Parts: sequence; C-alpha cells; structure tokens
Amino acid sequence: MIKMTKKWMVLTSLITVLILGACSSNAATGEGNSSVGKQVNYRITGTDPGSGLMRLTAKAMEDYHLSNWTLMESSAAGMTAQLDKAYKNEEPIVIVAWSPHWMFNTYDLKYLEDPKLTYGEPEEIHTIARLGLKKDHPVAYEFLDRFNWTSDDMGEVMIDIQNGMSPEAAAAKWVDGHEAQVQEWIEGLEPVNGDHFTLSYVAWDSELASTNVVRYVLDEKLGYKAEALQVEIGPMWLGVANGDVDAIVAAWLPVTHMDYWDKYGEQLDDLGANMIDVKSGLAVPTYMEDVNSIEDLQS
Ligand code: PBE
Repeated sequence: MIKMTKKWMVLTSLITVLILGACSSNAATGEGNSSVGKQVNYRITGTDPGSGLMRLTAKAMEDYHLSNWTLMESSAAGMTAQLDKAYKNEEPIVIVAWSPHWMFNTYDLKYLEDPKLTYGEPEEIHTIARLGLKKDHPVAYEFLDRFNWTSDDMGEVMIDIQNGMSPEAAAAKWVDGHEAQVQEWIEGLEPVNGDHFTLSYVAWDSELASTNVVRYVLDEKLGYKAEALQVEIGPMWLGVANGDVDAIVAAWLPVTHMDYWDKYGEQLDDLGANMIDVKSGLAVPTYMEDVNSIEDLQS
C-alpha cells in the first residue's frame, strides 16, 4: 500500500513536469507560466542611443528592479523592423514605444502600465529656436511660433511616408490638402526673398513628418530656402543652442528631453508646444495577454 502511494507520487510529479513543459512551449503568446523575461531573453528592444526614451528606460529598469534585463540599442527604424518580424511570427517582444507613431496603426500594441510614472504624464512636443532668431528672421519666427497640429494630422503624413512616399512629397501633400489650417499659421506674413533657414531633426518618424511640413511651408509659402539636417539627438540640441541651426520642432518636454533642456535651456528660445498629449513608454503586442504592467516584467 505504501509502495503504491510512492509510485503514484512519482507519477503525479512526472505528469506535472510534463504539463509544465507543454505550457512553456506556449511562450510565444505569453500564455503558460514561462516568465515574460525568459520568453524575450530579458531583452528590451530599444531605439537610438542618447534619445530620451533610452534614458527613461534605463531609469525604469532601476525603478522596477529589472537588473537582469538588457536594454538593446537600435534606431527608430531598427526597432520597428524587429517589431515587424516578431509580430508576423506572433513572438513575444518588449519595445520602447512612443506616440504619435504609425506602429500603433499597423500593429495591435499596448503600452505597459507605469504605476511609478517613470515615463511621466503625457507631455508635449515643443518648437525651439536659437537665441536671436526673432530679430534675424521675424517671418519664420512668427510662423514657427504659431505652428501647431494634432497627432491625427501628423499621422496622415507618417502613414504616407510609411507607405513609400518620400517625406518631402508626403509633407507637400498634407500642406496642400489643409489650406485653411496652414493659412492660420501664415496669415499676414510677408514672404521673404530666398533667405536661408536651417532646421534639424532626428530620424524619428514623428519628427520626419513635422520637420518636412515646416520646411515645405517655409519654402513654398514664405519664400525661404530652408534645409532640414538629419542628425543625432545630441548634435540636434547642441546645434540650436550654439546657433548653427535656426530651429527644431522635435523637443519632447518636460520629461523625455529633460536632460538636454537642463543643459542648454538658457541658450534657447522655447516657442511652446506644437503638439500636446504625446506619450512614451514600454509596449508589447496585445497577444501577450498576461503582460500589462512594467511590474509584470519582474517575474
Ligand atoms: N522618441 C521619439 C524620442 C523623442 C521622439 C520618443 C524616440 C526620444 O526618445 O528622445
């Protein structure tokens, strides 16, 4: 009788092991009890080094005790390529994400809850000018001061670019299709005669859209010869602070680019928000049903 029970015990534990094994093969969909960390090799798919989101994610890893996780450097395009690959195979992936971004239209994604508010509340994208711009280029300055739009507006440009249109053509299409809105930005401004103007931006999809729209308006409506230089985030802030660049429309404040603002703010003219209610954080595909909060990455 006693022997029999032991046999049964061995058998039941064997069955348990088998069941657990079977469950972990469900890892791809986030089901079963394999931790999300194991499923993704404790990797967060990041974006460009130096970007606000990389700094905030490093902080999130401290705030949420994710010391065994690694934040992988990439770029905005590299991140979406990895997301696309994982998504097509329904594989688990944890990414740094921000909106507005076309990825939220193309894929079913969810932001992970951030109860410690490491990524802050929804924030704004600001237009920043070099000191002296108002005096040197009053027409461009006034337009930039008025420039503001919504994430839906920006989404139209981003999706056209994503569908293969050049950023210049997508921006031109948007401006030509939104005459009344553009007119508000330039009402009463006397076009100049070919003055040079320099914008710079980082190759984030959101800023590719906004910078090209602004450049097109400066060129086509206000008589400037404007160029848009694509740079890394550090040089973008430094360039406008030291006056090499006239303006940027890519400052995510007050949280994401806080360190750059702290460093250069006194040498800059903040023209205020060109978009409100923008957001960033960590996100996963919605098929990872059991993962809803950054805290869920701890197990
Ligand atoms: N982003 C897109 C940038 C700002 C815009 C969220 C990747 C960043 O993290 O700095």
